Amino acid sequence: MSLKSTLAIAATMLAFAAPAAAAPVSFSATEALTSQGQDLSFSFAGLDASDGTGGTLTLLGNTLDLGRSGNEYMDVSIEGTSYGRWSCGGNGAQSTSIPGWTGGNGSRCLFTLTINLTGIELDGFLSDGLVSILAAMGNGVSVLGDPADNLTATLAYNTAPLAIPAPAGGVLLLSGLFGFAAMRRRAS
Ligand SMILES: [Ca+2]
Repeated sequence: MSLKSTLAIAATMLAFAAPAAAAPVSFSATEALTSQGQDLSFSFAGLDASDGTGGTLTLLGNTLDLGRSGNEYMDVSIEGTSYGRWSCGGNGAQSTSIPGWTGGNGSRCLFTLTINLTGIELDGFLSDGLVSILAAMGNGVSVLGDPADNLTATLAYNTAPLAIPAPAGGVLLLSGLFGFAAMRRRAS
């Protein structure tokens, strides 16, 4: 067996031993506000483990009444951990203005709010395969009814690579190399 073909076999073994690449996944749900100050909650179940690099929670607001007066805001939390008080125009009590929001005077506000989650944060939430998100609305958030009053939550991250036992691949590779060395010894 030539060195070239031995290396080709070793390379093939390495390819099979290498873990499959991490895959991007995202989960979305939309909830509509049907009464003033109603809290909107989202729950994503059966989630796979992440690759440890974190992810994002994106909240897409469609004509929500979040900011004309002091009690128009939402408190965003994931499983009891707060990710801030947000409003359009930033004039809610101690609120942070949602970057890039549009809409008349903070009423019927359109926005995309992206909250970054570190690997440690995300993996903590994912440990039971379930992630629960709450957008708790201030009591001034009205149902305007035209056209939507809704919020879409999207959780996105990369799943962990498929675990293929590395030692098995390593043993195959090593036995291939030792076999090649043995052949070299016999040939000389
Ligand atoms: Ca959880």
